[in-house]
Amino acid sequence: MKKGIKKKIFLSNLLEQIEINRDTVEIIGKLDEFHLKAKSHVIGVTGPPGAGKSSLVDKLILEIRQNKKSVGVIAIDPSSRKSGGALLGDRTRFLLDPNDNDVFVRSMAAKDFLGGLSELTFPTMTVMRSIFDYVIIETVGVGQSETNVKEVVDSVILCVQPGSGDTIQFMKSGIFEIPDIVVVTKSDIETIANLTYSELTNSKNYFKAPNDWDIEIIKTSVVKNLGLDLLFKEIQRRWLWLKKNKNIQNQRYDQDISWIKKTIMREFGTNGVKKLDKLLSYKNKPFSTVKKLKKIL
Ligand SMILES: Nc1nc2c(ncn2[C@@H]2O[C@H](COP(=O)(O)OP(=O)(O)OP(=O)(O)O)[C@@H](O)[C@H]2O)c(=O)[nH]1
Ligand SMILES: [Mg+2]
Repeated sequence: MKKGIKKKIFLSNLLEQIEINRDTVEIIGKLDEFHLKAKSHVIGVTGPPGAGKSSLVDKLILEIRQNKKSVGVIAIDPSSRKSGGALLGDRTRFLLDPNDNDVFVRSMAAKDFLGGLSELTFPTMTVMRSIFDYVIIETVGVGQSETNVKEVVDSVILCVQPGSGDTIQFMKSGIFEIPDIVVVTKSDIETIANLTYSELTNSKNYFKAPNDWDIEIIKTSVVKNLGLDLLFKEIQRRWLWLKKNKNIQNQRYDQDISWIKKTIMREFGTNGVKKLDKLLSYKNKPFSTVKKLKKIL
């Protein structure tokens, strides 16, 4: 058996173990170990249904591989949604070399946890984050999920489809507080893509990136291979920025806390979270922390 396949089977088995035995001491210990070994840049790709997210992720995977880096992908499909397009996991199998041990794709159905995310997203991301150079999480923007993806990724790419009229919708709903990079997809449809691009550029002061991060708007086309190298460069610029001034540590610390709270919320409701406010002292090891808290509550 090829080495790459072995590695993938190992990872698949591990993720399955996590799914089944996530509350056991052994798995919790392992998860906290993975958590300490974080190395990837975790990127969320979000946007309305059909905006071109999966197509963009495919191209990003190729871009990453051309740069000799490894990538793990989590594709989250809302469980309520009728399966319109093919799932990323299914499609990339045709596109990518199955013997390539540096690409790993996992699809999961979204449950009501974290609105639009699955309760396995955080643990799965944690494992992948310790293994690959990049982790990409694709989520469909249905209401809250754009906001929630921010709680598991370092950088959010928001996909906007040309001529979709989404720009105004986004402004109204406050989605512009979410992205770190904005992509106008399908820019081979030039006239309307340019229109959407200038609409977005003109409303740039609606974007609310924290600190001094400056949001770029990038036009891409997977059909004409446009803007993908630019997008990859922007992702690298973002990573340098994140590593500066401890931005990444602070962001990830907040994510851990919010994951702990949501896990407790899910099992113990608002009362649990209220009690938690007094009990929660967190430094690291989010998985053991939740286990301990569950015992006390
Ligand atoms: N012309 C053109 N079409 C594109 C481009 N990117 C994606 N599409 C098409 O847009 C449709 C949706 O693309 P997907 O990548 O599946 O979009 P998605 O956002 O992942 O969709 P969901 O996961 O179903 O929400 C498909 O028919 C694609 O072929 C592009 O750059 N140019
Ligand atoms: Mg998709």
